[in-house]
Amino acid sequence: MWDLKDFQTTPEHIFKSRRQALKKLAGGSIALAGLTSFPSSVFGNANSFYPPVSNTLYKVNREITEEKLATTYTNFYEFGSSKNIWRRAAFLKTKPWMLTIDGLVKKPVTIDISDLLKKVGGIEERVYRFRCVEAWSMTVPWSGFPLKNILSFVEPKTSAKFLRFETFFDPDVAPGQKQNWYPWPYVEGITIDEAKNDLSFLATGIYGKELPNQNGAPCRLVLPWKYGFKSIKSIVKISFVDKKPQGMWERIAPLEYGFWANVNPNVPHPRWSQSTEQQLGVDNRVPTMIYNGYGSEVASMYNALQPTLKNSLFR
Ligand SMILES: Nc1nc2c(c(=O)[nH]1)N[C@H]1C(S)=C(S)[C@@H](COP(=O)(O)O)O[C@H]1N2
Ligand SMILES: [Mo]
Repeated sequence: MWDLKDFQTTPEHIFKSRRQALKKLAGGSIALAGLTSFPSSVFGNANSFYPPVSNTLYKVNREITEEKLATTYTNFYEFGSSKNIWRRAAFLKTKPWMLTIDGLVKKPVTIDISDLLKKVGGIEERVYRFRCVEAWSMTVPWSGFPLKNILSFVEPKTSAKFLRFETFFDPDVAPGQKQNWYPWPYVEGITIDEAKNDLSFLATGIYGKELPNQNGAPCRLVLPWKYGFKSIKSIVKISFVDKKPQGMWERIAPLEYGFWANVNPNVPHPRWSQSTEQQLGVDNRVPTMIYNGYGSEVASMYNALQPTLKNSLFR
């Protein structure tokens, strides 16, 4: 499944050597003023986990999307409905940032993200494909930790069947939240089996650095086999619940944004065909893969679903 002959070979060695060069830089204190792109840890944050070590199990035969594209073409409706909200998102204060994990767990907790990173044993880097239902896609190196590490930390009760995620609510900082036809805050949900899947990732960084606000700082979900709207940004709360949570988009348009939302080239969205995709910064469209190419890791979770559910993304 990783072997997609039609795509250009991975420039991963290039990416890696850049990473290594950055690591060396991070160790010294020589003049760095001329550089525009290097880990924030260079600035002397002793608690920083950056740059992260790459987990080579998760790599992709696709070119890494240019950092500038992935960090300036973003969907973050709290800051407006255009793709160009990155300057506005900069006003969000992400330090300190408390995350509450509650509901059907033995050890509920409210914890600062940096303390959480220590508890879950730091971060790693993974390259994933990422596919929006609008039919654009990117390939980016996320850093963070497997979502399942949270489960061992809070110990879900057997009655916990789903996870419900919630984004911050602060209309003074996020003008999109003044638009009251959206049922803010942004909410998303997954099953507990999906949360235990190896691919489910809580990202705190991208391109070897802490997430810029527009990509969901300080911590966001990344589910590479699902459409991008499931990968909720700037999370303040994770609740373990017994009923299927309803996402914000599902609440507004249930026929367009269903609970499962697994990438499927054969099921068109009412407004966008899903058969091909436009990679950011790449000229030619490419065919979209079932489960975004992650079927061998995730398909077994959906075998028991009714065929209609299994084949439909939007219910
Ligand atoms: N809180 C919040 N999370 C969100 C969104 C949003 O508007 N608000 N947009 C979603 C959509 S539609 C996509 S495609 C991805 C985009 O992630 P990116 O901007 O980092 O590429 O974030 C998802 N998470
Ligand atoms: Mo999206």
